[in-house]
Amino acid sequence: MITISPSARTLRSPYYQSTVDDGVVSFTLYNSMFLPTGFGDPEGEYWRLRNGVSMWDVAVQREVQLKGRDAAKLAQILSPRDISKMKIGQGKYIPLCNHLGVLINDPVLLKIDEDCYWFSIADSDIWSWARAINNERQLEVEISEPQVAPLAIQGPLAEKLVVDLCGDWVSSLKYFWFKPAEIEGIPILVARSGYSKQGGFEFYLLDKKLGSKLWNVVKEAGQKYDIGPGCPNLSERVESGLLSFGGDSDHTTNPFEVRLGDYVDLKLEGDIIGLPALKKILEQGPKRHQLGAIFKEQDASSYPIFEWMTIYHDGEPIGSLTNRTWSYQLERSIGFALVSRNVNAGEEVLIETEAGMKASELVELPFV
Ligand code: THG
Repeated sequence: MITISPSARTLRSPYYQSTVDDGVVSFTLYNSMFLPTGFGDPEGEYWRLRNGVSMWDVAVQREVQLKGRDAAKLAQILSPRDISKMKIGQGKYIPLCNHLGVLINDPVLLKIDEDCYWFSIADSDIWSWARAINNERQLEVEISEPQVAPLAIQGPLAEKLVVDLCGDWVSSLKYFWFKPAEIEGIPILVARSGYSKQGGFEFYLLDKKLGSKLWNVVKEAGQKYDIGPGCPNLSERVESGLLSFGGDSDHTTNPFEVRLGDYVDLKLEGDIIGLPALKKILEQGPKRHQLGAIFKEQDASSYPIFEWMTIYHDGEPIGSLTNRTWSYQLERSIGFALVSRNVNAGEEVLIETEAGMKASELVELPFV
């Protein structure tokens, strides 16, 4: 059997043992940590997320903490989205860009205190980036990783379960907002957020030793809603049009190309990395846009891909398919197409797959 060798570089989540006990069958690596990708019943996991409630080990959404007098200033320098009006207890989905306007992460930002922010990051090293910029700008911010591990509770029944666990007050939490709470002595932050469009919450566990305990408490309370283990669900997130940074983007992708233009505040002034480049990109017109691709053949492969697949239109390469999955809604194989602006929804293309050229139709995202 081929396995991944143990190493202190390869982190296990505080929920790792619980996911193993509950039948995890596969992992991916994300932020150098194991992320469950399946529990052996892909279709069941999909429908549980769509119709019920599922619990996910998303400790890989690690936190970059900015703390100190200049924390707010540094956070704003790092993102072209206006964060100046954020309140303590508020979160926001924000792009981070480099000096060329290239997307380098798309975290959820949490304002913990006036002088403390967390970037709940996607899969790239933002600690090094934030430390470099902090030093270059001679700011007073300490950058660290707090001992935090998110657990997501997602699906239409998530709210009922989280009310049972925390109380009625969670129903008035607005999207991305969070509050501290305690469940059976376990300290957490409760946020209304999560990487699906089915609604739900994330518990940010504040004591990593209590991972199994939190997992079990949620699992027990969730029995009456038939909760089960799940994970960020490829089919659901592609149907819903959620971006996977690093999968659907590369070292040249800017926010406008991947539908994050609404999260760039062009009116911002001052020192903001990437904003001058982003303005120039907009003036010149972004070259690519992100659409959906639906394979025409009912039996085209829906197996996930290791590499982007070239897309052709009128015999010319016009972009790439960046992911692929089965859509239980459309009953077709689907994926995201990052393609030239000259080609639009409604047009037919050919995708170079492992089984040869396959016809697909381009559509607007989200699929569903
Ligand atoms: N939760 C937390 N941290 C995260 C993720 C998360 N870090 C990594 C990764 N996910 C970051 N990426 C996303 C992508 C999309 C969303 C959240 C994080 C998301 N988007 C909604 C949408 O696109 O419709 C809402 C955006 C909005 O309205 O502002 O939720 O999931 N803690």
